[in-house]
Amino acid sequence: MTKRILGIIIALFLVLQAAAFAAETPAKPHVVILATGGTIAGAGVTSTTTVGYTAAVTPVDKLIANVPELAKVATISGEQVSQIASESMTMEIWLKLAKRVNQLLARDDVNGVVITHGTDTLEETAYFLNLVVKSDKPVVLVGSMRPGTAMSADGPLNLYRSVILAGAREAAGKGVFVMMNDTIHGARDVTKTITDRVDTFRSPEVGALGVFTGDRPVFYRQALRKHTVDSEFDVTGLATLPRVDIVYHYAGNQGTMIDAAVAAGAKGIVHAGTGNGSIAKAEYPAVENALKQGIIVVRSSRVGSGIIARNGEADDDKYGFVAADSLNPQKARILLMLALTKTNDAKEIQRMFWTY
Ligand code: DAS
Repeated sequence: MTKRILGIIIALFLVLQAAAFAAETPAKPHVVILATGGTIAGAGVTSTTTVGYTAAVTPVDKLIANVPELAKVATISGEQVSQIASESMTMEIWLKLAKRVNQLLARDDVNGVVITHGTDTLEETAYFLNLVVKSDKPVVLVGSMRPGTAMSADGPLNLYRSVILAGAREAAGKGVFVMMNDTIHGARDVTKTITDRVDTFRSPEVGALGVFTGDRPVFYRQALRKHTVDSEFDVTGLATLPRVDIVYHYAGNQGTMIDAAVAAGAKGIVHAGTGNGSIAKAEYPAVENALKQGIIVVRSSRVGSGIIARNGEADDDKYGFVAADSLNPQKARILLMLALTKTNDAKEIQRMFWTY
């Protein structure tokens, strides 16, 4: 009899110990990896091929299998949303991606999303999602500057850290991130600054939000401009986005590309001006023709950082221009596209450029 009771006591003790252990060790977060292509999914002929490789060839299940350490930090599932070099990113893929992210993050069993992406337009997709994701769960965009076949490839560690970040409680509510080269950037301010080096992503105006030390994300600042759940933009019912073109200014420019954008049916034009968003006298006939047709003109700058001051280098009040604040041309275009889904009023759009 005593043996039976002893056995029951030992069994009970082991069950309680296992339950206590399970309670102590937090369950691993469930992170979904949405793959779109890029160098992070690229392959070269030799281990020293860091230019002249083929982007967007490795499928998402292989990206995951190539980093077995992912399974230590999260429960992973993967989906292939597209397989492109990101210079070919389209508005259709953006809308598909945004809707899928919102669907996934609405599920209780999904803690965060990582999006693998080419570096060329990574900052654009990140900013677009920063304005349309309807969740405060982490969304992390990640790429690489070297293909997976290269010596010292940067993709695997970038992916590993992105998964940790997407599953980290302290990453919630901070907007969409870009995680590259040990650094955590906010979607609004990050940009690609160097054509061919792993330290290419910078947030020139305000700096990164944080860094990785080992397996740990460390935050030092937080984005103040509105994003995600505080954004007024919603892609749910959208099948397309209004056409907005960017025109680049340079010495001798006569406004030819403004005329071309108007002829192509642009609803908005972002002018990548010189200096503080300057527009040349010779451009004004084309600009005034665009304004007359109800096209919204946003003054940004080709300079790459700094604020475009309203009524600084142009009479914004007189012409009805919108000043881009500190958004570079490619990001100003994204905000203008979304703004045009809500209004065509320049004053209201200016408010949006001072909000996001
Ligand atoms: N062509 C580039 C792209 O897909 C490769 C990269 O990811 O850097 O954006």
